Amino acid sequence: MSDLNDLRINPDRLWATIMATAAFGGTDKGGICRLTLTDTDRQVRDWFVKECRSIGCTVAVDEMGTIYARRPGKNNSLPPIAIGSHLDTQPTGGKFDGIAGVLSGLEVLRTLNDAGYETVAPLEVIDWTNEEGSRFTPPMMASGVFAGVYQRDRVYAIRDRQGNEFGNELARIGYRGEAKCGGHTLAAYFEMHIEQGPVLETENKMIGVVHGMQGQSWYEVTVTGRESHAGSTPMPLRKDALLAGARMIAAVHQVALDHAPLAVSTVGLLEVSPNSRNVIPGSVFFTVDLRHPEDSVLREMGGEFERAMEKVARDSDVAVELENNWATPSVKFDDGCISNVRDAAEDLGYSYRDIISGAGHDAIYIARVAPTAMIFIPCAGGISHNEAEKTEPEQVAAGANVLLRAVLRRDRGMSDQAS
Ligand code: HGY
Ligand code: MN
Ligand code: MN
Repeated sequence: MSDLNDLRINPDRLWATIMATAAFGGTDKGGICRLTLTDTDRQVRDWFVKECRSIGCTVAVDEMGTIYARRPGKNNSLPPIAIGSHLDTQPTGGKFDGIAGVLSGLEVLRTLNDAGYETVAPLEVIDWTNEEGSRFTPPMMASGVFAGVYQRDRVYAIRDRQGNEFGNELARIGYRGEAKCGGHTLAAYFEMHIEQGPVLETENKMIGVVHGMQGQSWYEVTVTGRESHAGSTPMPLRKDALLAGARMIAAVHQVALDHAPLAVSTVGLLEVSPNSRNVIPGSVFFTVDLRHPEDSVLREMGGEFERAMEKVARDSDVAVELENNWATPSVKFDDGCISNVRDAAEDLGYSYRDIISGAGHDAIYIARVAPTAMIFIPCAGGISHNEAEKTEPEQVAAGANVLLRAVLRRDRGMSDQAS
């Protein structure tokens, strides 16, 4: 049996797998549109289940559609060491967000099989349902149910903007499984992911040792004015919901600028009604995404945002309704798992730096129920949630090697437990 120190993943096989699976929902611009619980999500899931079974894994699907591919170890009474991420994408997603993490997990299993390496604990590679929260909100939905943050039946009733219910869509694609979501413990959880920001590339570092994640707070805003004729309504008599909405969106941006340099704010979704070129908009719906590494500042930002919305509504003589539909505090990962990642990067001679994640990941919630850490690799220009998202084969390989080594370091620690 190979020694842990000799093991390296097969970079060509991993890269080829990432490129091949990008066909499921692939777009003309080289990205992926694979919204959760759509037919393209089903296609990649079917592929993943078949591939994991073909390398000897047992595959379970839970009631949230999350897929667990398990490779047995010497002592299968131990809880598994898990490797996970997501295969669902944004509407104009890239080839690597989430996908690099799940497929690197598959590559870790393939590598251990090739080497005939038997771990002490079983391993599980996990594809979490609906990490993105784009079609069905909130995000990190399945990992949130797994961690007891969300309640399954309430999640089943959540509708997308077209009125489809989550639970029905899950059943429609054939992934409303039997296993209880959160019904089994994980010995540890590691997630490899592109940074989705510019730090590693700017500092020319190969690996990010991720210590935790910033807090996030999402709002839904409905502005109600009065529809009326674009030609015959004098300006002073208008209750223009879109004009008020535009002022509100500028105020959202200002909230982040007032807490520079760490705060960020985004309005990503905007709907105008009736959306007709010669009707003064009567109502507008938009979403707000506020984030900051410090929870107290994030709360302050939320207060400033709410007051700004109310003020614009008063000044514009429109009504505004705010719903803080989702929030999660900042998260600190497990010191032991962080050391596993850092030691792995050291062992392998990769340049690295400690980093906090600006993006949300399933690890946010899994950190509540299992020792957790993440591994980042650079992406070109820090661009992500964009069809041009790009990372290099050697960067993906480095992340997967650190993932492999961190998991084996964790596993070696467990052998003491098992004996
Ligand atoms: O929104 C996020 O940070 C993640 O990409 N879902
Ligand atoms: Mn992601
Ligand atoms: Mn994402």
